[in-house]
Amino acid sequence: MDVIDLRSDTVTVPTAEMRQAMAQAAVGDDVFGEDPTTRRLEEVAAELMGTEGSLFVPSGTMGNQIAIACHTRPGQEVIVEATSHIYNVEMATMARFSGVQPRVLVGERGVFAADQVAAAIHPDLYYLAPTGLVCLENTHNAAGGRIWPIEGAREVIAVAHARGLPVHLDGARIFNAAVATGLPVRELVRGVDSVMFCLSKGLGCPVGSLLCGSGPFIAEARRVRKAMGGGMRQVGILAAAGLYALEHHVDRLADDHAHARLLADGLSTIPGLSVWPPETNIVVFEIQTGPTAQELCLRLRERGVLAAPAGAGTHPRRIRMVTHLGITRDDVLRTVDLLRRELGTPRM
Ligand code: TLP
Repeated sequence: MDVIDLRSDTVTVPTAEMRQAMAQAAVGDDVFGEDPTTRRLEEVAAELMGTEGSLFVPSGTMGNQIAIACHTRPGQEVIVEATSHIYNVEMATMARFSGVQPRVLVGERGVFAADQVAAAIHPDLYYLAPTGLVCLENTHNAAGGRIWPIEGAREVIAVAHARGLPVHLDGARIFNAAVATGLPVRELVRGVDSVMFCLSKGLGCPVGSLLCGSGPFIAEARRVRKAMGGGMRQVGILAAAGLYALEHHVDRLADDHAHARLLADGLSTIPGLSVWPPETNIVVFEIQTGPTAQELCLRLRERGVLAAPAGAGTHPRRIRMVTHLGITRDDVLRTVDLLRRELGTPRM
């Protein structure tokens, strides 16, 4: 039986065509700046984001943390949203690598408002940590792949800039936001001082993220990447996968979004489940009574469907399912059917 893996869009494996592109990549030593395929990928990414430059990094986490290290100095605060990836799932690396602490804002389903940011920025008083950076996340993972409303984001950016603060965007899934809204990515990221996006999620690459920003920012980011052990050598093999994905795997994200809607619609017909309406490729639902997320995920696993508990201790009945290029319409229908049977409701 084929396993239906809905734990994350990170589980995709490269297609035959992507492997072909990787096998044929021209390579050189990228730490010497001599890998032509990586250079090309960095040019293409910068062009797409409308920035002066970009840097290929091994992971989204490293991209975010390099950005924080470049924008701040030790002893500062970074404004983050309470359920953001940077704050919750990056192992306190802003404290570990950059010596900064988070200033946490509670958003409305992952999204905070400009006046919250204005109130959280510290005035210049000798006993307060200076604020160094504001971070946004689009799409917002823990909010169920929610798209950060563009007007709200622009207001936050304006407030930060008016107070002399840079803004970093965790755009791990920014292409999902672009496809769902029909807006070019460069519009969605306009005004931010740096943006990280991932190739290894919905875009289907095995490894890699890009950190994009101004020329001087990228020059510094290159130094910090090396310091973190992220300088890679003949990495054009991986960059080739990225170039392939940016050409062939962006528009198809619409299929993942359609599958997420189909999944959410199906799950909504099962009594006892409360389903968040998906905006992109992430479906979150809560089991109102019955098994915990952990228990239900184990039962689904025995029957060939992988899903992930998503409540991180605070919401033990919350489950996340993510659609991606390895998931078909039939997989979605089979998953809904299985859940209906597991939760003991007769077929409709
Ligand atoms: N997200 C992963 C897990 O870490 C939770 C996933 O399965 O969704 N920003 C956002 C918004 C992310 O969702 C992720 C990964 C990252 C950054 C970090 O990327 P990686 O895993 O490449 O370090």
